[in-house]
Amino acid sequence: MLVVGERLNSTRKSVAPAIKNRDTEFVKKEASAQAEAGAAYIDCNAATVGKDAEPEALCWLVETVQSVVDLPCALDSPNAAAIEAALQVHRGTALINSITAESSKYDDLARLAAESGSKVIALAMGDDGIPSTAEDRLKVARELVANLNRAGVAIEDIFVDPLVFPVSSDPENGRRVMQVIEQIREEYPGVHTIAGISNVSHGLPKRFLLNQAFTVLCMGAGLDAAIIDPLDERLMSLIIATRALLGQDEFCMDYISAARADKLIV
Ligand code: THG
Repeated sequence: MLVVGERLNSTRKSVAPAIKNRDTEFVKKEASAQAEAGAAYIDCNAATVGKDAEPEALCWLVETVQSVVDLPCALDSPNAAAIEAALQVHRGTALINSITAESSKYDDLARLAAESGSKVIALAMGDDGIPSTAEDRLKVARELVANLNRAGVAIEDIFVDPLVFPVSSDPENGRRVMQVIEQIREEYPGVHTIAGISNVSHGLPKRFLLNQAFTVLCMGAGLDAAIIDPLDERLMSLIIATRALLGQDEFCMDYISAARADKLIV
């Protein structure tokens, strides 16, 4: 299970001013903590500074993160200009977060992904917005996988995101995501799936509990990457336990090592 650390997102109350004021120490601390907790990518989102200021802000964020951690970033922006600028300063193979089937933006982002050799998150939405059924999201996902692959992005570099919405606003918002994950895994064994888990608990109390339960359910459906808060130790412990139970941890070696290192929280 590949963990994308979500904490450096400008929509978070503490992060927006840190980006605006170019608070290098804040960003370094958040990046290091997420890396130490097991993140494989650090998500970087500077979108709240506004479209014109975003390219420079995202570059600063990526450079500050990579000055302290030896990890690639997930470049979290719908703005092709910001992604293009950030790719220039990013070291290693970036994860572009994200591309959609919206015709106004698809071509620029697909070209950037193919030219830079980046990995890319494909959101299951297009010109008609976000489809309300799993079947319609799958249609968009299939179209994106085919087009990205034709544009030169390898199948293994594509992460389909079924789009997670709060279960508080529609009781089907959890199951719909699991259905898309299961179907993508069946149809495209090489394509990865990824989800912004924390969206599911928005507006509800004890969000960590819902995020934990949803992560386990999605892993059972076949999810192999997640945008989460890696500083939630119980969630990270559950991921290690779930990998063992799903047969993804031979002889439970990782589980046992984590227990010995006293990293498993019950
Ligand atoms: N898919 C993809 N990328 C994504 C998402 C997704 N990026 C953004 C988001 N969704 C994932 N990241 C977060 C980051 C923070 C929160 C949720 C998801 C979060 N924030 C608190 C809130 O909104 O209440 C704010 C807390 C604070 O202010 O500190 O929960 O789905 N590809």
